[in-house]
Amino acid sequence: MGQVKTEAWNGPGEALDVARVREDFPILGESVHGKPLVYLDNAATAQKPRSVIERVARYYETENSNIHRGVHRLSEQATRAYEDARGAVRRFVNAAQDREIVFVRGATEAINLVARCYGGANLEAGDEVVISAMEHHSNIVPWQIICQEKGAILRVIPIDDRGDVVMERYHRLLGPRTRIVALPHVSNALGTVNPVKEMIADAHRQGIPVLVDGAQGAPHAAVDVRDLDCDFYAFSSHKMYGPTGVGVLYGKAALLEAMPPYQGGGDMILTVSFEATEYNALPYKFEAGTPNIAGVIGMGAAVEYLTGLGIEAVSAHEDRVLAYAVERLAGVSGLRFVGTPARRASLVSFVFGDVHAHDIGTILDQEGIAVRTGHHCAMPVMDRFGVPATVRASFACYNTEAEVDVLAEGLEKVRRLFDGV
Ligand code: C6P
Repeated sequence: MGQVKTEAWNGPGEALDVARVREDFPILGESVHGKPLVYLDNAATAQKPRSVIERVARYYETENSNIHRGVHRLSEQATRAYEDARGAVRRFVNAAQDREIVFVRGATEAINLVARCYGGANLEAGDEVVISAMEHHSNIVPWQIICQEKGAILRVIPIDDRGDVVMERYHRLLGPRTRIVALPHVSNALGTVNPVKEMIADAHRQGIPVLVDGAQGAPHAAVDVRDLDCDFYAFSSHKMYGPTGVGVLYGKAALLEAMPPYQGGGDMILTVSFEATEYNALPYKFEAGTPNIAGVIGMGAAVEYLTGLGIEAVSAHEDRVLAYAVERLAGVSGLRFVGTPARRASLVSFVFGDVHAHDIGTILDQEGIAVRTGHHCAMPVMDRFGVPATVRASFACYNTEAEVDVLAEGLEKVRRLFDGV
């Protein structure tokens, strides 16, 4: 695990004017315990630019109304804004059609939807679902539940000591009983960027569909679902500068068409009688009930914001801050990275001597630094590396090398307070 050299995900890109970007985020002017906020918990949730905050406020102040229901002006306006956001998201991930973009509560719900509706319809006793050893719990538990229900088997691709999937084992796991593969684009606990395009092609050669958990992918690099050729791609708005409580399931139209609905209720129907119900067309078949209208509109504004910055410029900037962090933190004696993958995005995970991660997080908080500590909803990853918890610093478009220095200095304070580091 001594090796820290890691390849940039995206390579060089146009420079981002970070000082200007920071001005877009009101919260970055806040102080914590009298110190300037250093927000390095972006993988948990990213901060919101003023344009998103104002767009949500404008909806409530001037457009608030239910969608797809009224003929009145406000309803038409809200419906247009909601559907415009769908178009913005479609362009953002380069999906072929708006109806392939289903709004859900977040990545978690997107994966649950596929496990329930695709898994429920296609899994039988003895069938197999393939996931990896680096999953977030959101891409484990829904599959466990449906596998238990159907008598299917969950197969797990192992990861090596660096935190990369063992490709040869992946190939051996794919077989005639594999019904679906579900993989993270980027690991939230290790930062590993998986070779998803190659892994999708491998699965497709055997006719197996692939879901990509893009919760940590979409915020950090240009995603092209048609180029990846993934069957499903799940992501959350709040990790990409949008509101909480909203996210996206991209699915190929033919697969979504063939799946039964997820929930029943308003808007997902064409006609209802006590004898039978005719379901609505895509994507509405999967959007039962009044959705998070303000959230979706806010997500549309977040996508526009990211597009305005240029996702390539954002990626390249984050790669630079990440490379600096890897180098700077490698020089902090007693610090050990958990996960040194071949390709890494946007975060570092580490332990520091034998100080518990929560103690480190508490001391860093006193310095105004927000990091995440714990198992990061990826307990099997902690087991794999034999640690109870790690400290995770995760980066976004507004983070700077100077903030990495503040983190490194905070760790020196931890060393002073705890003997033996
Ligand atoms: N990870 C983190 O701190 P939701 O909660 O539905 O927006 O996203 C779930 C999810 C799914 N997959 C991956 C890879 C994720 O990282 C997450 C969320 C956060 O790492 C909160 S636990």
